[in-house]
Amino acid sequence: MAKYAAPGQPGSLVTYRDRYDHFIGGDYVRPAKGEYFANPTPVTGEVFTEVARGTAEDVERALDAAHGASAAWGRTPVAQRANVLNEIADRIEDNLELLAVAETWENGKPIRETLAADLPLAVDHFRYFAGVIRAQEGGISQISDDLVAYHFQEPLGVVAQIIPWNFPLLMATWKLAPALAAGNAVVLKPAEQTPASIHVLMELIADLLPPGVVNVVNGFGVEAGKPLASSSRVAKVAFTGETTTGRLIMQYASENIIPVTLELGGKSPNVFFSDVAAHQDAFYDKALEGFTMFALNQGEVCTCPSRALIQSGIYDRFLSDATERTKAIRQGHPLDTDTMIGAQASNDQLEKILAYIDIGKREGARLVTGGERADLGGELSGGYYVTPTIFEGDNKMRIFQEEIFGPVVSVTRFDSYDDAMKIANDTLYGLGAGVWSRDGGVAYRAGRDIQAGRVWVNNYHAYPAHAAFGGYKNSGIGRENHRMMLDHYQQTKNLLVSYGQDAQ
Ligand code: TXE
Repeated sequence: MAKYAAPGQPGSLVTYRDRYDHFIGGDYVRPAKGEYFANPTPVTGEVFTEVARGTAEDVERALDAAHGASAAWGRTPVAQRANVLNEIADRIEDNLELLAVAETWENGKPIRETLAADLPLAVDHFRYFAGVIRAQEGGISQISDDLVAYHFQEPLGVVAQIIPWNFPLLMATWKLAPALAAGNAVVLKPAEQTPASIHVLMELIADLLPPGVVNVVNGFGVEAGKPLASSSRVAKVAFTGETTTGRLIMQYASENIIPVTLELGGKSPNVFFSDVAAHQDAFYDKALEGFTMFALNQGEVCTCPSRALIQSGIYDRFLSDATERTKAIRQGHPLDTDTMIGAQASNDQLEKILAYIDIGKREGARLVTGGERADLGGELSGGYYVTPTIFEGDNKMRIFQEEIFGPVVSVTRFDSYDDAMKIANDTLYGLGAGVWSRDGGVAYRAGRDIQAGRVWVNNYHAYPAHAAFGGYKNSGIGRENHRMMLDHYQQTKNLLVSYGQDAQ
């Protein structure tokens, strides 16, 4: 066991500034209205820095900077842009522990995950898009003897990116890497709950980017996010957040007839067929581990497997084993490398989760384990901790239909394959799903029949850069990761050239 020193304590890898301004045009810029808001750590509930409270004026300044930089960045040779992305990746890798501590302190997630997943995935993401942009080629077609169509992929120009608080650095990376690779300049608005780790990153990589290519405006949704997403000076809005906010983003963007990519909520089914328990072996163990994935990142994942569907034949045994496994999840100080579940990202989120636990109880679901705020004592008493919670109930219940975004799983049983598919698809969402079976045919069929953009078969919560990720139904529009993401940050220029002398 090792424990990283908390920011503010001797030996900490991270020293936060007392306050963070906006990052505009390569510099720190005070907010036009001069206002700041407090940023608490979910680990203890104490404020550790304050952050500029952005408004429309700040957004305009950031857009000025981005417009000033976008043409030159778009014309920068692809190999050079790719080099910048690779240098960013190297810089993140060289400062991995520092960034992991910053992310954990601000978001509350366990350090072992920031070290092993969030940051390495961010590094890989920049490297992946450095590679794919170099491999991208346009098209050429011979229309007739002397008429030729050329297809070029051009950057969109200046794009808006609005991100959430559940994976601050990784969500920034998912959006920045493809946008920059494709030659766009960016104005990014972090979530108001987690802006500081983005600024720690910006301080590390600022010298690698021409001023104005990436600008960060802090602030709240309506005050800073709305003017950004509604601006006629952006060519696209990329958003990750709640489905209701996604609807608003689409409305704003529709005024300017610009594209949006939306990565929204989920209520992902995790389906366990009877044969998983046919043997007490490594596969069974893996399936149990797959069940506990609902608590990963404190359940604050849009693909959280928040509904578990277990086939009747193994229901009691599987649920009992899965409950034991869930009880063994170590909750503790997020900076302790042994900790498996940390703090919820904000007090609002903590209260939302506790309210849903109450709703579950009131609508008659059976509480199997957990179901309360965890008081971890000492300095952690003011932090936002919830015990991993299992409910048993019916798919019609609100705890099966609404996104809780916490370490809460709602479990139900099914008899046949068709039942399983019916329950799995009885949701407004379609982001993620899990299927567990030793029978390749059943697993394949279920993977195809579940209406979700990502179905994990015999695994869960893996996010490689080169696998497309995105939602069906109310879970969003467009894809992230994978080289197809470049399409969302480029437009096609067709040049139709006649090489003949004759009038056509
Ligand atoms: O989301 P919002 P919140 C879900 C999850 C969570 C709930 C609420 O269920 O409990 O959403 O979280 C910015 N114009 N997800 O309130 O509001 C906001 O400032 C422009 C799922 O944090 O969608 C932040 O930067 N921008 C999710 C970002 O949108 C606006 C991740 C997300 O905040 C805006 C997070 C507006 N009118 C929450 N209003 C996922 N899919 O991963 C807000 N914002």
